[in-house]
Amino acid sequence: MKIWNPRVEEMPQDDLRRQQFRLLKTLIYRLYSFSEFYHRRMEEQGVHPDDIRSLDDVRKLPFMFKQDLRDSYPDRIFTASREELARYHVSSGTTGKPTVVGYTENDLENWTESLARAFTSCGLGRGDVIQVSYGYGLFTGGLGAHYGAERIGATVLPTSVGNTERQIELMQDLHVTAIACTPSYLLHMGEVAERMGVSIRDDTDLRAGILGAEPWTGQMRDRIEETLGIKAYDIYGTSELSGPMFTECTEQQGIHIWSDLALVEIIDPETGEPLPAGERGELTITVLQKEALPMVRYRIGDITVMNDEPCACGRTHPRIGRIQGRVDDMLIIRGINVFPSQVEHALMEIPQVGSHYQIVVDRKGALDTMLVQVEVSEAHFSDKITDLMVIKRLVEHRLRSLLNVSVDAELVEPGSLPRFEGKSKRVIDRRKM
Ligand code: DLL
Repeated sequence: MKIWNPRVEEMPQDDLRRQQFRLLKTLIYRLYSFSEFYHRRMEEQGVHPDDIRSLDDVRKLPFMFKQDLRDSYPDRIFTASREELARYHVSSGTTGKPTVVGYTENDLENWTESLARAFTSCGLGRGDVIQVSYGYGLFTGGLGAHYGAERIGATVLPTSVGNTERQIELMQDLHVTAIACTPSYLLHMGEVAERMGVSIRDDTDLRAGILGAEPWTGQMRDRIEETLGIKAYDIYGTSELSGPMFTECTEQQGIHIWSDLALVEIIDPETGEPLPAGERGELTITVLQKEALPMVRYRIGDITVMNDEPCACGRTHPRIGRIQGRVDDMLIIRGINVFPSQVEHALMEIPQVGSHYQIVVDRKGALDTMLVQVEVSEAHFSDKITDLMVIKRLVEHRLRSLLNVSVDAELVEPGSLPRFEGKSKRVIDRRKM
């Protein structure tokens, strides 16, 4: 299997770590000397660049949070002048004030390089036709994937989101082999295709999906791969790191994080202490080469595990596991911690239910309630009412035994829950409204 940049991607781990250390040291000196924000932060923490004597000394540095970007809106912590900026992206601001990310030409180059490596690691290259159905514009998904796909010599079909029927026609007519979009949008496309009488599995050349930007489980992957007849690869990134940057390789055993671009730590979200490989915690990243908006020990809020074992693909760069949730999307139901991904995990193992669901949390008096609405699969929709009752009880039983909290299940008609073109919104917490 081809490797985009073998010199870097197969570099021995010791050499990689030495390179990371050099980059970290240079970055910290630069920030201490030239950035008011970072200088102040380091002073407050009582750390000087000379204190960074090994890679582990990264732990001496202060953390950064999304709030730091909000507080310095729009560009007060940028470390490049306006003349040096080549592009802006802006987050949607659904969870608060929007954040602005700036890029120099070098930043765009590193971002593209990182996706060129990633797409190649998913087995894509010249001869592939890649349909980019992430939103183009202020969101990083569309343009990020676009330039990465062009770089590897693939042919790009820049459909962006929406106009789903036309997307399916083009997928067929232009012999699209891979699609980059959210997993929920691809599921939706599969359904729309069915209604048009098109089977993505049999009537198109699609063989790979590069899916991410929202949480999804391994069970959802299995469903997508089975129903659409493709390989579904997980792609990860956040706008503060540039955008989508990292994917699984064809081994599908975790997401490779390019060490020359990002230094990963997994920390205990409560104490901030680093956790060893294999332990679940909060992903924290230092972006090593970003010029316009360097992020040091950025606490992304996503929960995952680190794996630094060598990968069968030959790449030496460490991997993180699938994102299991966010520190802030944990629901507390009657004192019990519940992650939406656990609900998806349980549902997707029940063949009688479809792939779309919604979690509604409310409070009746002093008691939290949790309702899981899930579509019945097409094949079971016409079942007798007594059979549907059995499915409902099965769903409730599975959820209760996995979550340790009782849950009401509501089976709804296929196609009746909302569909999303970009990121899906599957949790409605009425307690917060
Ligand atoms: O979603 C960048 C992106 C675009 C990633 C296209 C992948 C593909 P933001 O809008 O800043 O950036 O949102 C970042 O989305 O912190 C995660 O919580 C979530 N997220 C992104 N990818 C995944 C994934 C883009 N593969 C936030 N699995 C992150 C789970 C994901 N969650």
